[in-house]
Amino acid sequence: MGRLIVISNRVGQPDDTRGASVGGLAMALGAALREYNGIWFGWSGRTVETFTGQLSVQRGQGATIATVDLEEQDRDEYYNGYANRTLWPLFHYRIDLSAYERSFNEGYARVNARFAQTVLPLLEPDDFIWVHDYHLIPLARELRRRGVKNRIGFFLHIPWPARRLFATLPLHRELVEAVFDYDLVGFQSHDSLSAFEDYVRGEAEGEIDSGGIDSGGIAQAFGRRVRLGVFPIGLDADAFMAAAWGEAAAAWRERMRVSLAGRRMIIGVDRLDYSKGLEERFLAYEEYLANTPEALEQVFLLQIATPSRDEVEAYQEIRARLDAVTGRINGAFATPDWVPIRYVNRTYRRDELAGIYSMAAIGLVTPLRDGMNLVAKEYVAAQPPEDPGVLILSRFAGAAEQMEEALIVNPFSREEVSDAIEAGLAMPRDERVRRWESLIEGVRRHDVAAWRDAFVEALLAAPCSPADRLATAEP
Ligand code: GDG
Repeated sequence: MGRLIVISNRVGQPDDTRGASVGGLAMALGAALREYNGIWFGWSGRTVETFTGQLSVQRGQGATIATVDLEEQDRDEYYNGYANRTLWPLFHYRIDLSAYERSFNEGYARVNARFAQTVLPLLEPDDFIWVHDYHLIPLARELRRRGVKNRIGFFLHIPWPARRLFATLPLHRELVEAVFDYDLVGFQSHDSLSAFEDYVRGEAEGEIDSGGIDSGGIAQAFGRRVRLGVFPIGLDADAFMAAAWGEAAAAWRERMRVSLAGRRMIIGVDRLDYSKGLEERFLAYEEYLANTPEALEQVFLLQIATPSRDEVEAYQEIRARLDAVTGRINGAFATPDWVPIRYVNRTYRRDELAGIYSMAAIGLVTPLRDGMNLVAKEYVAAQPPEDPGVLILSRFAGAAEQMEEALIVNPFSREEVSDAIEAGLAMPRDERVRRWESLIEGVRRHDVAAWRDAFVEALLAAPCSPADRLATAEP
């Protein structure tokens, strides 16, 4: 079998198994690259005055990491622009925040072409290529233009939006047409897959051959075919469970036990992003406090919110709003020896986080939209089997399709979330254990290795050259 070439906007540190880095992608791909003899290519995160296409290659134990520097204009138009100000909000159903600017689109096209040009000399004929996420949707098209015939798969970590929303993107057809240069396209959830299929049928005059398999079928449009599938991402579950019972976790458990002083903890852990529904969560929790006087001084919410993308204005705004809402709620409810919300804007190591999760009676995971949401799975993986906490999960996270034994809520409804907090805190131990056993079974079965193997297997079975793809497009 050829080598696996992973291409994503940023590369992770696959040798760092404890992973102090933030973001599900880095954690998931580290495990994938250790398994295969992989090369991971992406942007170094650095900018230079003039793009040179110079590769910087680092050979580690598990994988080779290759990076390239971009220009400042690339960072502004491609990364902070098209990726994070156009596609991210749109794909998370926030068209009110989406910026549609031609310069962003030009920057996106330019950087995808630069990525293709730079990675080209690394490729060998047997390699198979796995491209990740919304930053690089047109990468296969750029590689095909340069004669690359290898199998290329694409995995979207974030949701695919509903057809009518997606159609608000100028050049939406071009973006979808570029998807048809892949051999395989993977989504996190059936919800995303069906939104994409709906677009293909409704806007691209295409057809879907469902094939009757769980992992999707074949889409036909623009005179071409692409295989589609659902590949829900998971955790390195065994490693995370082990981390939850290691030394650093134990130290945090003890620290939290003292600081809990008999109170019950609700926990949220998120990148500080408007898609995560933090403001709505705080307001729902406020509603719970207002309606449940007996909870005052007995419960608190620990929200770890790691600052993210702070060069983008919408992120500065959500941060300021959260500061204000937290201050208001704490001001209204706090007593000299109790604050209702402990709001923390910093990063912890994964094993420390695991220890903190394990002490929480409730994991409150209420994104307004999320491709998957790994925090929901981490919370479950860190629970003590004999006395597990309760997961409250948004129905709009991809994870909700798999985690039916969580308390599933509509994150836009304060009352519903407030009721779920009340129900979670009152849930008897045998019901908590029953739900948790079912949840942990899913977390372990659908782990990151299963995700990787399912995607790679499907990619290796998919058509492998533009010629094949054109040939198979004929009726
Ligand atoms: C995208 C999609 C999809 C958070 N604070 C700290 C910390 N984290 C870690 C969490 C978790 C990860 O960051 C966040 O992953 P999510 O899945 O919740 O969300 P995104 O970052 O938005 O990721 C998402 C994911 O890609 C994978 O496909 O699930 O839907 O949006 O692992 O634990 N990690 C550490 N310290 C922190 O303070 N070490």
